[in-house]
Amino acid sequence: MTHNADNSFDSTSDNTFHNNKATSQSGKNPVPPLTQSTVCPLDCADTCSLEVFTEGETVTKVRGGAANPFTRGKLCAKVVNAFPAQVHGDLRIRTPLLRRDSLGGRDFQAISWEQALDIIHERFSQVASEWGSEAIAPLYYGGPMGILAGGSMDRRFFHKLGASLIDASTLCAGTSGHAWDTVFGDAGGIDVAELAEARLIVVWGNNITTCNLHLTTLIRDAQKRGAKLVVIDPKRTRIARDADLHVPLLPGSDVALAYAVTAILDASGDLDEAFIEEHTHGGDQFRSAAKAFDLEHAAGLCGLDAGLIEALADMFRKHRPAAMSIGVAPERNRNGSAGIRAAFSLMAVTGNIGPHGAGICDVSRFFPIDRQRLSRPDLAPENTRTLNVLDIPRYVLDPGDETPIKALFIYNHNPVAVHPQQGRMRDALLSDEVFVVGSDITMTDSMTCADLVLPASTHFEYGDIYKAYGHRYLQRSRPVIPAQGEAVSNMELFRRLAARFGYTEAVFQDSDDAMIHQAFAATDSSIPEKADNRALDMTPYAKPAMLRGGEFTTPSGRIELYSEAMEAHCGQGLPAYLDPPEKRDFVLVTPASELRTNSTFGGIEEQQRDILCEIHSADATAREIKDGEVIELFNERAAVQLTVRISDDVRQGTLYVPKGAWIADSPTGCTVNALLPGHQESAIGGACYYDCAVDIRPPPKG
Ligand SMILES: Nc1nc2c(c(=O)[nH]1)N[C@H]1C(S)=C(S)[C@@H](COP(=O)(O)OP(=O)(O)OC[C@H]3O[C@@H](n4cnc5c(=O)[nH]c(N)nc54)[C@H](O)[C@@H]3O)O[C@H]1N2
Ligand SMILES: Nc1nc2c(c(=O)[nH]1)N[C@H]1C(S)=C(S)[C@@H](COP(=O)(O)OP(=O)(O)OC[C@H]3O[C@@H](n4cnc5c(=O)[nH]c(N)nc54)[C@H](O)[C@@H]3O)O[C@H]1N2
Ligand code: SF4
Ligand SMILES: [Mo]
Repeated sequence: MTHNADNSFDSTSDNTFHNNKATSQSGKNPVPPLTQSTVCPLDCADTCSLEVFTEGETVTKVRGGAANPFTRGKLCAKVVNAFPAQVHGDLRIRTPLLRRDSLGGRDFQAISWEQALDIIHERFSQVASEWGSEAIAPLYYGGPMGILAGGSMDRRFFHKLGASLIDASTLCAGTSGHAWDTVFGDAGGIDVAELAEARLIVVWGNNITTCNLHLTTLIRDAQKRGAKLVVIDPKRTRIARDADLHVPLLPGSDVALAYAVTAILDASGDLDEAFIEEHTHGGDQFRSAAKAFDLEHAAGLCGLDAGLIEALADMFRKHRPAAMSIGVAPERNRNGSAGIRAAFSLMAVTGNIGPHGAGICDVSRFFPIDRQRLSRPDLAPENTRTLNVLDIPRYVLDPGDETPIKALFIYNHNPVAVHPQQGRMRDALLSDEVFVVGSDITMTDSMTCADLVLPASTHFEYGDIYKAYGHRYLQRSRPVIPAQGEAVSNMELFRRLAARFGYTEAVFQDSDDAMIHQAFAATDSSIPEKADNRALDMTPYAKPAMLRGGEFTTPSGRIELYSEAMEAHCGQGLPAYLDPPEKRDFVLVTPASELRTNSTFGGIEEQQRDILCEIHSADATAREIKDGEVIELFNERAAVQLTVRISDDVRQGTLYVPKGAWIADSPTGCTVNALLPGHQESAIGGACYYDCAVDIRPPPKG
């Protein structure tokens, strides 16, 4: 690890940190250790309550907090080491930094906040006057999950500025969300806790033990009480090992599988005719489309033994109610929307929606957050354009006749590490044509590409309020240590910028506390107090679930197995199966790592142990590859070298590398994201991370 070797900002960061430590360690000013409670801000379904041990300004330890009955004092292993390292490590950004010289260099000089704000004001104003304000764009995604830090004052600022709007949902969950809206409208699903009442639990493309840790116990307890568990996943994950049935389909073939099961159940008279009649739209069309996926054909498309598909149908036939936890993995290919719609539709045609213990997990209806009030879209000029975040490199590198992007502001995001087509993103950020501002906690791959870097606070340094996407509890957090160095929260950053840009509206002076209240004022303004330092069960505020009082807001007012809107939008009134657009020997899948959250905790040495490529033993033997050897994965976009781990948990013909490595930790000068294709799925233009065809070869000698 040589991250700090040539970092000119290091002296500043080290001084501040060691001074603090010296004070507490020398005993001159002994500061008693303190335990305080807060919330994990990472992009993770579980949103755990944390207990944080601090000495003076230093976070010394974190452990699970008791506040939340769902997370029950347990947390994942990765944060225990990584949080203290993230807050106090060498890569922490502590002052504004201006790039001094050449492209991609790490040579930055510390500047004052005042200088930084002046530079941004000057450069953004220049761009706006020459190209129009839409030539400026924010570049954000899911860094902190706090409701304020995730999107409040920042959005107000960019709206007022008239910057291009971005749709970043294409990076994650947007395709699934769109599929949900298509089939169910905004009717809500079931709370995850209800999996405990199901007789059949279907885990579909969701790595429970890595990504939804606290569901594991709940599922295992249900199994002990006799529930059956089915896991539909190309990889034998840990939860798949415990399953009654594991269906290791080819990535991207979910739509064929769901249709095939529908066809089998239809043929044996086991669909829920009354439910289809009463609650669905397009039942006949869906069923006749399913007939095209006869067993042999579907088995071929899914790369499965026909017997496994029959066994899956049998599970639906014999065990009710069935409940499903579906991950985002099935959306990450050209059939993303179709696969998810088909999986939802299978739950409908088998009547597994409505009864207790039946349904699809989704807790979004539990959190009545007033996003409009927080982000104030009304401040934006009318008809401001919206760009798919995946297209940003194109707007920089080859905009054609459209308004180019000439200034970018990266925050809550590490685009270089997480976007497909990494090479294009890097070229765009390093282009002389664009002025790049970045704000982050840590000197990431993306920050090293920025012209101006701003120091962001960690969640230990500011207060926020957290919903979850894996349970129904809300919790407010308070800062547990002061801001490190000159770091500021996103809220404070954009308040300062708004002031520098001369925005005088009262909304730009709102305090964090005021915004937290605004988020819930329309429902119950006492919610933030009730959730202060404890987890508030949001059941009393939840909208009713579908078929439990919740209406289907689809055009037909029913569950849409056929969608006229999708037919008009992309010719997929029914979910359609498309073949992979590229073919090579292997499909590369790059799912969640147990050591990082996306690319957060990249750059911390202990969190990089899993940057390996898993291959099936038959594939390894055929190519005379041994465990521990280095191989090169390549396609027309890039070549990446990785150490091999032979594992029969992955299917033949697939390779697995966990996501979130940094270029800084990669000997080949790029990560697997450089191999990922740029095509987008058809419903919303979502990223097709797992449609990645690669070949392998020995690394070049020398
Ligand atoms: N430790 C840790 N936890 C995380 C994250 C992290 O980076 N690290 N990331 C967080 C984020 S942002 C998200 S969105 C979630 C993601 O968590 P999940 O929704 O669980 O998604 P993935 O990790 O992408 O993949 C889950 C499983 O889907 C399988 N899979 C791949 N392709 C397909 C397919 O086409 N069909 C089917 N049926 N299965 C497929 C993979 O083999 C994998 O086991 O996790 C969150 N939690
Ligand atoms: N190969 C591959 N790539 C993928 C995926 C995949 O499955 N395979 N999955 C994707 C998924 S699921 C997702 S969600 C995206 C995630 O993509 P990102 O949301 O970009 O996730 P991170 O890489 O964790 O980067 C978040 C950054 O925000 C910073 N940050 C945290 N808090 C703050 C704050 O308060 N202020 C500021 N200014 N910065 C902050 C963190 O330090 C971190 O650098 O990646 C996608 N990329
Ligand atoms: S990453 Fe997830 S499991 Fe780990 S502490 Fe945070 S919320 Fe909990
Ligand atoms: Mo995600």
